[in-house]
Amino acid sequence: MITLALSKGRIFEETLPLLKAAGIEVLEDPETSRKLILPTSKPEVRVVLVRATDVPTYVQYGGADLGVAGRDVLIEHGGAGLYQPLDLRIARCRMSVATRDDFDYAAAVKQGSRIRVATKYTEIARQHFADKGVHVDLIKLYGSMELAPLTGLADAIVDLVSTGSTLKANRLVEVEHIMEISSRLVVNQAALKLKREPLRQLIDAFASATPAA
Ligand code: PRT
Ligand code: MG
Repeated sequence: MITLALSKGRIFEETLPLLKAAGIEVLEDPETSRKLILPTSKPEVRVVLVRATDVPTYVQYGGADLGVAGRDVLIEHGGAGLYQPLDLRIARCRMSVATRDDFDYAAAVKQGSRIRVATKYTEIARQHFADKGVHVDLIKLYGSMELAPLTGLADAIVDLVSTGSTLKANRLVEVEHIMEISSRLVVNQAALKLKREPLRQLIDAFASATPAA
């Protein structure tokens, strides 16, 4: 049996065409079914539904043989025990620094002031500001980052941006681009040895279905 870990929502939706190209159809819709283990048209392949941030953990400890996770999630996880053979180029967005439109970020950086930054992505934020030599106090949040600058909790946030409409609706502006984000295929290193042939076939099928850079 091959177990693939996916999260509901954009990653599940955008992985479906890749599975289809590999000749695999998921037989139930996670939006209507309450099942967490979904059968596929290939009896030897099943999909397990987990939180996006739990995908690397499931694959690392062998709860799943492989999975699909955002670059953001993988950096925060650290990537231990994971083989990352493929950038699938799905669920694309960017990681950015954003502030209120009346906060002068450039001046704060230039003056060397300590900046309060709220984020769910503390590892990415820590590395980014350390590389720039900017002093920050990081405040860990688990959601609704956009609220932090509006309530005075923080001067800035580090968050994912795709269309920019969430920032705009909250009168926030992107002041720095940190990195491009897309989702990758991650594989358990032990499974790659024990189930070499079926996993190789699946990885190759995903690779052929992934658009070139
Ligand atoms: O939602 P939940 O708390 O269950 O988990 P999650 O947010 O980790 O999962 P999910 O499914 O929302 O995101 C999974 C992955 O999709 C992330 O790890 C990213 O790699 C990728 N991705 C791509 C995004 C976005 N685009 C995105 N726009 N993840 C989140 N967003 C959010 C962003 O945080 C912000 O709140 O959408 C909002 C901004 O969108 P725009 O279009 O208004 O700019
Ligand atoms: Mg989300």
